[in-house]
Amino acid sequence: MEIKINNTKIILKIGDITEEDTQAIVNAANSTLMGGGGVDGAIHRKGGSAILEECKKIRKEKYTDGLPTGEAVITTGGNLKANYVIHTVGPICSGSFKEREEKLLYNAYYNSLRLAKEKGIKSISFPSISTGAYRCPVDKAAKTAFKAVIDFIKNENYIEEIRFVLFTQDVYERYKEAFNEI
Ligand code: AR6
Repeated sequence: MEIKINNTKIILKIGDITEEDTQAIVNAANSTLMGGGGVDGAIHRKGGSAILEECKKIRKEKYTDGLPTGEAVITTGGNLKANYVIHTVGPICSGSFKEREEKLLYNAYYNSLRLAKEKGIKSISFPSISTGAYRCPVDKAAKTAFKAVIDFIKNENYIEEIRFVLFTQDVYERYKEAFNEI
């Protein structure tokens, strides 16, 4: 599914984000930036050690206590097709999604896009941040993701293509529903 807002194409698709050929892909990381399971594990496995090396440097130089939830940093894409990985940390919901979680998730999307623009990136792929291990409800998370993306497009007319790369049919369908409700 695909729509255009201003000059930005938004694409929803089913797939493995590590295969995407956008200039950047976004990692749903944790604040240690040292890797993990889910999409984080897949990105580090396929991207290789150059990504972790840069993450270690970021931890040492800028975020000695870890990357705060809702913030984003950028590294090489290593062996991936994407040139860059933007690492962000979504909220831990454990099933509950209130104002706090919504704001933090919004920030994770918005700050990733802001960083992409700063680096001259015009195409970017997102996974469904916080809806796996961090257990945010998919329907609410999807609405928040779209809200952040649409606000960004309205505020900053820069990025040409934003893909949501959803791992399963079920998550894809729920993103589609949320999108139609906007
Ligand atoms: N491509 C696209 N989406 C994927 C892929 C993939 N290769 N693999 C999984 N997903 P999660 P979170 C989907 O748990 O909830 C990690 O351990 C998955 O099906 O990866 O933000 C980190 O280190 C789900 O829909 O991220 C953190 O500790 C979505 O990606 C923690 O998990 C997000 O699931 C972050 O949890």
